[in-house]
Amino acid sequence: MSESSLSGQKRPRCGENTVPATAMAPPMTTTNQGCPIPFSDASDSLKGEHSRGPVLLQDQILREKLTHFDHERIPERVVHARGAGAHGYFESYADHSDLTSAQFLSQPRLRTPVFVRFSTVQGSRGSSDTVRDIRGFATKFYTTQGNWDLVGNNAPVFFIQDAIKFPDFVHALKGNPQNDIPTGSSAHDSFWDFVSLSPESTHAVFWAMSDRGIPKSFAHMQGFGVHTFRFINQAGVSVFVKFHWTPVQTGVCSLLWDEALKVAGADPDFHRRSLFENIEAGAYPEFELGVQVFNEDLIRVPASGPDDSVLIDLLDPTKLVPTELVPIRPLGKMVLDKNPDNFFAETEQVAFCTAHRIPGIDFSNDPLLQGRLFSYTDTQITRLGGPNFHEIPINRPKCATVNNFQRDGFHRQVVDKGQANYEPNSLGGPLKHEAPQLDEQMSTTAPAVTPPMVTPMETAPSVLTGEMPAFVKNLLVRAKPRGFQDHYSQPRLFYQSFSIPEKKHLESAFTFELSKVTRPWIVQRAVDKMLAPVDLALAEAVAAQLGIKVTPPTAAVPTLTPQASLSQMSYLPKRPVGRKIGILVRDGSRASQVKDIQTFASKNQITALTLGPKRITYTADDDSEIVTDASEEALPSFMFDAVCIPACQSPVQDSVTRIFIKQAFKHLKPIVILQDPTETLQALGLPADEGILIAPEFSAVSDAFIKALCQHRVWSRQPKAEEIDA
Ligand code: HDD
Repeated sequence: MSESSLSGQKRPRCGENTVPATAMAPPMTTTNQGCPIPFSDASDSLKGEHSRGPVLLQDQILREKLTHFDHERIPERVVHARGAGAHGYFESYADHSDLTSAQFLSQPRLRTPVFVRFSTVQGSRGSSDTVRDIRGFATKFYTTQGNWDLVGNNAPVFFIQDAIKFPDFVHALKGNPQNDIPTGSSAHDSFWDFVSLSPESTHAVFWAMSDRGIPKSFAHMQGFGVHTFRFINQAGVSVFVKFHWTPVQTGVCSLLWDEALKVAGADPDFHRRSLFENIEAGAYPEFELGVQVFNEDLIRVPASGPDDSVLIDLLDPTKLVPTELVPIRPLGKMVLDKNPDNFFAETEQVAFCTAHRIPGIDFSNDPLLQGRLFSYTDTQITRLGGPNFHEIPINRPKCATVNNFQRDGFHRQVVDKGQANYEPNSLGGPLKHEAPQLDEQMSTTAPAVTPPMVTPMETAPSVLTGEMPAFVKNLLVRAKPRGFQDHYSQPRLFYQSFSIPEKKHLESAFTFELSKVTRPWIVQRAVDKMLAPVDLALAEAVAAQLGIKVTPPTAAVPTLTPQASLSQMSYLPKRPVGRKIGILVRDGSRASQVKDIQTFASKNQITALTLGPKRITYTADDDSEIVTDASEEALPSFMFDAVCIPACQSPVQDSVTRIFIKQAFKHLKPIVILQDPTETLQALGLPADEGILIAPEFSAVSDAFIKALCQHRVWSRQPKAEEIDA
């Protein structure tokens, strides 16, 4: 039955309302078979003996509704279960055909639609956003040559070197099998047991314990393809590449640990909300995509430093190549400008796979990548209920055609036509290329056919590492290349490239996480085997706070030249776009200043919310009304990047306001005070500093305020901030 045949008019489907409900006839609900359900039948099940009798099994409306509801959930991802997604586009900066034949990189300003899903790794689907963890950064490019998935993380290195260890790593990382605790944290025995027994994990653990493990938002993270991949150009020339995403405008910024803990309680959806709200507000997250390019004969890159015999093996996913040694070549930028319409249909059902590649992009022999090529499709078969997940709208290629003889299976959507479901065939083609004599013979008798489009997909020849003597080259082995054995020079390089606050944060993170581990031998091993070889002073500082002694390492570890590109301080924001400021108001607040701050905010794509001790309307100095967006208790200062306090004749008295300001100070946030600061600062016991901007009018500090926001924090305040109780 067609929709129009029921009433003579096309009815809107449920949920398709495009005009306010009051202005249109309410949509009629139907069963899944399209049969209309009168309103009277929608909220009462069918009963015998008037309204007091038993419910009848024959009520097909009730049964269909409950059955569908009972099956609404699908298995969550075994890792990266919690995530948030966005649509957008990728725009190439130039013609990059010297590097790759991928068409989406072949012209300046060529746009390709994308869908991105950001995620945490450890926690379940309902866990909190701001836990300490690596973040996933997976991008689906809907190119004209098919879908390409770049499935990366916000760290350039991984915890293991071989996919065969992945189930062990994930078992150790996830909750205790007895009670599923924790759901969203790495502070537990089995994680530290595994990593302290696996020296190859050291580098990635340092990234997770650094500020990168608690990003401020998804828009403030770098992304990395981690593995070495290949680009191949039209001439068949292949080079190794490493992919980098950089948030050039917003910078790479993190929460402070105390903030992250508080945010997790106040708003577990902090990152998800920020992504959604910024896109709704037009403050679109932007990331630049670039590649480090390596000639294929350069399978190991010399690291720079006093010991330049250290070589970085490009097939080892626990190593990075500093961008000072091999700079990034920018390829284009991605803009995320549209929220999903439906979380389940898009963000939950999107299926990424490292094996989804297009012509011009190829894999390397990295053993971790090779295992991933299998694992992702395999996992979707369980998660999305069969092999046809590529037909779900969010996964469907947007290029002209998907054309092959794969058929049937659970949830097949396409109605394949014709008798030919095999190749070669002469009922529509293609005829088999390997049998030209047969092709010729058939072509005289069979009808002329247009063979289906075949996209050439070149595969770069495999490069052997050359490490093994020729006579063993063909042996099958279960072994790691020798170059994979250096596990400490790179975490040492990472740590030594940090600013002082970053070093301090890392030390506190290790101390916090290890203090939650209950088995003393695991704590001891983590300090001796992970921290001490990387930096003895760091190990001793952590050990002192855990009440243990360090056993100094016996083997020497090479020291490399520190690289600024590894410190977040090299990626400060260029613009304050997407930042959030709280304007603290109460009765008597100066209305003109509130307005000035709001105008400034909207000009700079900053969200400004008015907050009061209570969520009520206050009366301003000119008797106008100031409507508050929230109370200072509901949205505490750790939900904001900065605070502005317009002038007011009455002093700051409410304890909730005092805590708000003190926490903003403690968390190194800029504070604008538009009157004599005595009452605010002295009354709260806060010292003045370069991050406290005082002026009679907002215009006098607006430039300094932008600069302060682009520093992300008032770093010079850190020692004083530690003394503040809040
Ligand atoms: Fe993985 C999901 C990133 C190693 C097996 N992985 C998944 C996601 C990201 C990554 C971002 C979430 C995708 C989404 O949003 O749907 N994974 C990585 C990176 C790795 C890595 C950067 C190392 C460089 N992964 C890795 C290995 C294996 C897997 C070695 C198995 C051999 N990963 C999976 C998986 C998941 C997954 C089990 C879970 C859900 C899914 O694939 O779709 O197949």
